[in-house]
Amino acid sequence: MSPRPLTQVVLLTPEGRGAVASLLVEGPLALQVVGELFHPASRRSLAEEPCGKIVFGRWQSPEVGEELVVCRRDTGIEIHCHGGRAAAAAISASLTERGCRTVPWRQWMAESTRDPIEAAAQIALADATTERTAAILWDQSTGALRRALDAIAAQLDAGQPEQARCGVDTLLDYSALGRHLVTPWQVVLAGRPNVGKSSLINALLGYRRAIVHDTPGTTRDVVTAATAVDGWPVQLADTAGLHVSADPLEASGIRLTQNSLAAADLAVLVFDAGMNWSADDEGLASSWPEALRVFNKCDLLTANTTPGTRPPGLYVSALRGEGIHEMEREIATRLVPQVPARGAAVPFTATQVRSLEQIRAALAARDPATARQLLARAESWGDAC
Ligand SMILES: Nc1nc2c(ncn2[C@@H]2O[C@H](COP(=O)(O)OP(=O)(O)O)[C@@H](O)[C@H]2O)c(=O)[nH]1
Ligand SMILES: [Mg+2]
Repeated sequence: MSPRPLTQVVLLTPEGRGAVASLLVEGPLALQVVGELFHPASRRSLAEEPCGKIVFGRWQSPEVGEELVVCRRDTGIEIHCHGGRAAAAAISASLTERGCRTVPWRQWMAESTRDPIEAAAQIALADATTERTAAILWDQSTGALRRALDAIAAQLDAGQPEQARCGVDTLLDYSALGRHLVTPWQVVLAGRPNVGKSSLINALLGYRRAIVHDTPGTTRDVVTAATAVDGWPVQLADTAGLHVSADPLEASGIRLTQNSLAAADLAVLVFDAGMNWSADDEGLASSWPEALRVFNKCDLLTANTTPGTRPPGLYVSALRGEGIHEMEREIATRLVPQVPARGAAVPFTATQVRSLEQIRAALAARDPATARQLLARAESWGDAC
């Protein structure tokens, strides 16, 4: 086995198209290796330039090489070249030829960040799709979860298992939220044909994703679209209308709907507010009692509509946009009933949640020693985010 090279190169910007790509070279030979390949326009050697100064030049060839800027930093040397794969890959290859190790950024982050939980949060942060989820991950990347775990450990060491248990419970209150910071919540809209499910999806999205038609049975497949509801990442799913159908294609669409509803984080049942409440509606509502009930087409409500024994729900009109904001707010509240305060600790990986559940079980069994041991293993909690 060859000895592990100590000087490494990491691509800091995402792979693919972009205006600028940035690489970091760090390690004992960084200045020497970059100095050999980089030709500053000023002709002054890179070693003479102060930290933080941006130096323009060419790579490999002083006449025809890739134009780029290089900057010495405390941590290493940054190279900023043209965006896209080709330029960064060529620079990386030339550095590897001179003995540098190429490290994927996730690995680099995990190896170079002091705390594995903070490293995992930094890595997850790159996959956050909304500002709201990014802010929560940012808090974990700057130590919120670590501090909370340290406080629980201190309580156990001080012989205060009840306080420690409270701390664990508080963290676990956010486990569902934490697991959705990079994976969207699944919200499935279902209901009988023609009640306006596709129209509602389009109203929530703000553009026409799903086909709207007055012919019942238009939507057969499950149509999904990514969006954010009140800052939370959500995958909305439009489904085939639920009713008894002799058409095998429609029937298999209905089976898909049932499966999607069962797997959803939130099921939304849509009913037609302009129609009288029927036995079919009642059957559907009682099959999914936890679902959010939405009565669409409230613009068609007339003095003649008899709501009958209709259960409570939200009244909206996809056509006119009425009640859509209220519907968004209700979806958000159902998904995240308790919003963490800024800076609060939130567990965000499956490993973290599982470990906290084990700690809670140990504390419930009046076994603080096991709880403390599990907590001491928090070094490995950063994996599998
Ligand atoms: N008056 C009224 N009509 C609506 C409303 N939402 C949908 N529709 C109409 O109802 C019909 C069925 O809509 P669609 O979204 O395809 O229903 P789906 O089968 O449940 O997906 C279409 O003609 C829509 O224009 C609404 O809020 N008010
Ligand atoms: Mg439809």
